[in-house]
Amino acid sequence: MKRLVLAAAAVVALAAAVPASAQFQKPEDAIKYRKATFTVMAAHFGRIGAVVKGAPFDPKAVAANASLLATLSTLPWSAFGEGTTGEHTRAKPEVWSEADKFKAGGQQMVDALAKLDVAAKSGNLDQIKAAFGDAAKTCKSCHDNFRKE
Ligand code: ASC
Repeated sequence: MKRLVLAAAAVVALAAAVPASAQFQKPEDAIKYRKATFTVMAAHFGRIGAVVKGAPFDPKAVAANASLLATLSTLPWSAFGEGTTGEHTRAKPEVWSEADKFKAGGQQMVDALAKLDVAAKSGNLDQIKAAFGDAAKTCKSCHDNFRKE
């Protein structure tokens, strides 16, 4: 048992020691990965957005979309390693030169989508609308500051 615990601790320590960029073979792979996560997020966010704008409200579908968003929103950040720039990304150099601000912005989106998930589970459309609006602001703020048009 003690050995198992030590082995587990070693794995955790190793995971912490490996830089995020090492998860990807080359910068293009990281760019593709993070773009894919944003693309899938936009699809699920858009489905809730349609309901917010007046499409029929199916609470279960909204909750399923929000649950996915809460998970998906945690994924792209490890794919913004140093050097993952170039012609295939719209990420501005500020992603790296203002890394703390970028990370904080990303965390705001993660937090806002966690709140949207809670609101969606409540099934209360007014709460969902409010949480959706707050989350959309966090998307926009990072796009304005860190994404080329
Ligand atoms: C979306 C989407 C975004 C955000 C952003 C919010 O549905 O694809 O990137 O909302 O437009 O301002």
